[in-house]
Amino acid sequence: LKLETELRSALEKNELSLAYQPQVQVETRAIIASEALLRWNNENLGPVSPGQFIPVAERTDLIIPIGNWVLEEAIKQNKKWYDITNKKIVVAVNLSPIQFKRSDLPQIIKELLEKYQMPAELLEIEITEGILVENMEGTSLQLEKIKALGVKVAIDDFGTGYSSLKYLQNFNFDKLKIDREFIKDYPQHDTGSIAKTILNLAAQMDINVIAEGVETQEQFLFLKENHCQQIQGYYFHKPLSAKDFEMLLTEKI
Ligand code: G
Ligand code: G
Ligand code: MN
Ligand code: NA
Repeated sequence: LKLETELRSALEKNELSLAYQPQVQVETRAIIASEALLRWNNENLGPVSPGQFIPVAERTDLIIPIGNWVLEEAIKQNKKWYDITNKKIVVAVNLSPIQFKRSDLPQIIKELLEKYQMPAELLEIEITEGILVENMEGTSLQLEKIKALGVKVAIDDFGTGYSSLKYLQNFNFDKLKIDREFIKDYPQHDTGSIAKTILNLAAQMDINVIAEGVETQEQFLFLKENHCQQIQGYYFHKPLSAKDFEMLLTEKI
């Protein structure tokens, strides 16, 4: 209850921020994107993790104003980086299923892209498998509207849901994110067989794959050998403040 009360005023008190975790191209090791990760630092509670407050936000519909703030902040920030670097770095934004289902979402995204003059191709949304099972038809229409803007769509936490693989055929996704679950125990307690299976499946369907939670060189080399295109993980970079991410993008060595 305390959490809910504090969360209600988090936006006006400017307590929310975004961290940006770099996504790296395996072949070149170049940064090609970032995932925007929401952070909340409350004056009374201290830092609260999204794992704790997102479920509260979803239960109370606070997820809508918070989600809209995340979209606006990420779009504004990424446009700034595009202007500074002149490089096409994508920003990926996590969408709650509640946010995704709202009929005004495509219009909201469209208006934000126009407001900041951010190229649509530099925005990617991350949705989870759960969205795809609940309401195939509604989801399909919503995805078409968002893709029609030119925005990219990635499936987050791939392999951890319980949905049918049929949706991979029905929807035209730009990217699959292999969940950290299938990376973290390699090679000590995991032969990597699920990660390999996902990579083969995606290759057959011509979908790009990013592996999350890559922490070691062994994991990196394993994924490279199995033709994983992109990596996100502590092995390369932890989530960074906007300032630190900008320094990384602009540093000249
Ligand atoms: O950054 P961290 O590992 O603490 O994130 C934990 C979880 O919170 C992840 O599953 C991530 O998808 C989710 N998350 C982070 N930022 C956002 C956000 O802006 N919106 C939503 N809906 N989820 C987020
Ligand atoms: O569910 P989602 O993919 O949105 O969550 C991303 C979360 O994973 C972020 O909170 C981020 O902090 C975390 N993460 C990213 N890379 C690593 C990693 O290499 N190791 C660990 N333990 N967590 C990671
Ligand atoms: Mn994510
Ligand atoms: Na994930």
